[in-house]
Amino acid sequence: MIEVYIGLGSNLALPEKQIQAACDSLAALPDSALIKCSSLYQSKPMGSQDQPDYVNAVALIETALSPETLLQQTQLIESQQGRIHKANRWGSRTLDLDMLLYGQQLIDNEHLTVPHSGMKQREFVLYPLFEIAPDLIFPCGKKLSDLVLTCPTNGLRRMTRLVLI
Ligand code: A4P
Ligand code: MG
Repeated sequence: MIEVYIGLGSNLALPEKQIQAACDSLAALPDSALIKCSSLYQSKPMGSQDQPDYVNAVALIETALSPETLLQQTQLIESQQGRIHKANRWGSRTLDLDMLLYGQQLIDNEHLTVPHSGMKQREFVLYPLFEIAPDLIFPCGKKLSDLVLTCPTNGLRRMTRLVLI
């Protein structure tokens, strides 16, 4: 089993419920187990400011699925939760699931870049990740704790804790 961290984000259609539903779906993935989910965090939109604030979280799963199969599964969860792909980059969405880390593997192909590009600069990824994995070290050797120290919070706010079932 490989440890995989998944970033969850939503800013449409009751974002807190979207994140909870996505966690339930991650828990039901084949050949996988949901190990932890961070608190929910309210964050300012990255990209166009003309959209609602986001709710973000990070989950840890253990899985026997390949990266490609897991991506298909997470994209299926996105579309089941009404994700519509629009032309505008970084626009509002009911659910975004990003594969942040797949063990210590480096992946770079036309479908998948892991570690997820940009994650090391994003407060709405680093802080929830730090909550559930304070000792994490990236494949490049950087410590998550060092990145968190230098990452501005941009008004990030911790919300309620999700309950694992
Ligand atoms: N893809 C490549 N690598 C990955 C990966 N590690 N995980 C490909 C998931 N997908 C990956 O993704 C586009 C393509 O990326 C996929 O087809 C997949 O093959 P997408 O989810 O369809 O599009 P996107 O999410 O709109 O694009 P992008 O550039 O990945 O955006 P991000 O980086 O996901 O950012 N502000 C706040 N506060 N909180 C947020 O969560 N999210 C975004 C989206 C913008 N602003 C935000 C937030
Ligand atoms: Mg995405």
